[in-house]
Amino acid sequence: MADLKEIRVKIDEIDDKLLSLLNARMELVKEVGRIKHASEDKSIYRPEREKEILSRLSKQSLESGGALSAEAIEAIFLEIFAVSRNIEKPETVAYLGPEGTFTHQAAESRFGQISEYLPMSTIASVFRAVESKKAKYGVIPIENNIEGIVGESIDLLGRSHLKIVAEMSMKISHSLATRAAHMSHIKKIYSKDVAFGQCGEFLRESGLGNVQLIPIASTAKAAQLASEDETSAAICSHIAAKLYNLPVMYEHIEDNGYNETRFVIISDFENAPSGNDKSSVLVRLDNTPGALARFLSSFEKSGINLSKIESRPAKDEGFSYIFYIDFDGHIRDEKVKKALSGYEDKIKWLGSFVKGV
Ligand code: PRE
Repeated sequence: MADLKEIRVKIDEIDDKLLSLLNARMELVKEVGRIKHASEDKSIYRPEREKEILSRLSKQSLESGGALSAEAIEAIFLEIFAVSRNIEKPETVAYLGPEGTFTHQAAESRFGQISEYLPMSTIASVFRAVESKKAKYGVIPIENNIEGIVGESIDLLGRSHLKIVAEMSMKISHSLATRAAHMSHIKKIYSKDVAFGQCGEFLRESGLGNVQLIPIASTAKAAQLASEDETSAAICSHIAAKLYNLPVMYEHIEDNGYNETRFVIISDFENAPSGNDKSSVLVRLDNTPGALARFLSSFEKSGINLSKIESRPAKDEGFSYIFYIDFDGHIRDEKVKKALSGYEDKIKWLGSFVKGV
């Protein structure tokens, strides 16, 4: 059997090759950047192209029996894309802060370590940062599988000219992070109120049922407080723990394994159709019997799958409603145009984007 030293020599050789391949890739990316700057559509972020690369590589790895899973390929290549985009043009990303929130984690998972991040205190200020061009992209939560739709995000999309350019889902997972060497040294735990509720079973089963629980405004603040005292811990995201150099003792401590949030990325450009798109619209229908049924049946007739429909109060005239609708297809697809024909003046298009990138 080869000894450790020999294996490491081989790993070094492979790393050298990887580095020179990555540098060669970045030279091509610079060229792509130059072409984009000279063209009319200057948008750097092309989610449909990234999705195409990820799908191709995952399929290739699976077929060749490679050790890398689709998730591992995604983690590595999303970081490569983020570096590429920064070489084409450094990106500033506004997100619903503060630092260390799950929205921050979602933003970093898409835009990598080297983008510039602007934590904003409200969803409205994320929109303002992108509208005023302080940031190219904004990352906001839109829906949680337990809490439902984030009404503020939908309402602001309805009023803004910004478009949804990508979506992503992230499992909301809590960690127990502490500087204590043993669980028995933990005397208090900081976190957000809701997080204590979501991790109740873990706390009871790991003997922390009687420890003092201190509710704090954000899990990032909880991580900061826990980092200052060895007898305390925080229930927080792993990004918050990383931010305050707080060691993670246990990961995935939430009781319900299905706490997932869907985030959207907003920006000032429109995606071209990719063949695998989804669109979001707001529609205000006449207050007459059957108006919604007629609208929905035109999707059925065009063979378009609806993935979501939610009503939102219109907020301007008594109790009238606006519907938020997600469906398969791009706004420029003929099929979609046909389904929406006659409704053009009742619709606000919020964006078309590659499904689940
Ligand atoms: C690249 C980078 C950013 C885009 O989001 C998509 C792909 C890549 O690294 O492959 C290159 C690129 O800019 C492009 O193909 O348009």
